Amino acid sequence: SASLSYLERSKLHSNPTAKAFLELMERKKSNLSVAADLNKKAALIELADKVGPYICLLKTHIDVVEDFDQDLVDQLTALAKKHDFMIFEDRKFADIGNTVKLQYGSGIYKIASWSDITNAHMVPGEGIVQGLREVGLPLNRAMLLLAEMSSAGTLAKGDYTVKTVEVARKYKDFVVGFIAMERYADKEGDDFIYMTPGVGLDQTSDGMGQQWKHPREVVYDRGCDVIIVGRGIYGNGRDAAKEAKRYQEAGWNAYVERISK
Ligand code: UP6
Repeated sequence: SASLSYLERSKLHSNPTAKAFLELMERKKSNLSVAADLNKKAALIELADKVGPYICLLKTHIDVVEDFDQDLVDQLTALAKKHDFMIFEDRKFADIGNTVKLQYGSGIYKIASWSDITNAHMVPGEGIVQGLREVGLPLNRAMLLLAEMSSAGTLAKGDYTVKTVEVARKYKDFVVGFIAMERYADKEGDDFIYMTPGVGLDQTSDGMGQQWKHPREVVYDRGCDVIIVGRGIYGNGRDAAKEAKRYQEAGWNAYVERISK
């Protein structure tokens, strides 16, 4: 499916969130997700509004926001409507099924009530997917599994990655893709969405394990679908709207080049 357009893939997809997401990417000509890792509500809203026109997906870490309240969620979902993007709470669930069910649906954040997509580690085994699916499926949500990570020394590799993909195939109605560093070989009927963090145009590492790759390497060479960019867009006092446009173009050009190969 690396050679098919997002639009063609959206027509074939059975999960409603994945379908809408692929359609949105094509409509907006964006495969850029901004990792909005800011710890003040006002700053997060301002960033989402600035980069909104250029992104397909806003990735949040809602638990880093010091002044979180329901109004933040209302404003983010309003911005998602205004600018036509989806929301991905990068919660990286990692507990047993029963616990993640509670963490996903309740608590202060009630993630399932507003986040189109979330994700989880496979460390606990497939019960984690069963738990999240029980909450998310009736709400038409979708999730990604972390099959690999961008950071130096990650243990998510080899057999762990292979087993993660097997679980994803088993729960295809809810698991629509991966956090991954490359696209894996498709089996009959696969159409996973590959989202890749660790993307930057100007720097290659942050001195704390993060490793940044060029969007073209991620989308063209490695066949991934969505580039996730945080500090490359707003770090070091950068002009977020300007940088978002730059990354949108880099990501989209690499995709166009890929499907016309
Ligand atoms: N992220 C990674 N690597 C992973 C998984 N997730 O960096 O393997 C997330 C981080 C952060 C974002 O939690 O929110 O992607 C990357 O931000 P950056 O571009 O500022 O490094």
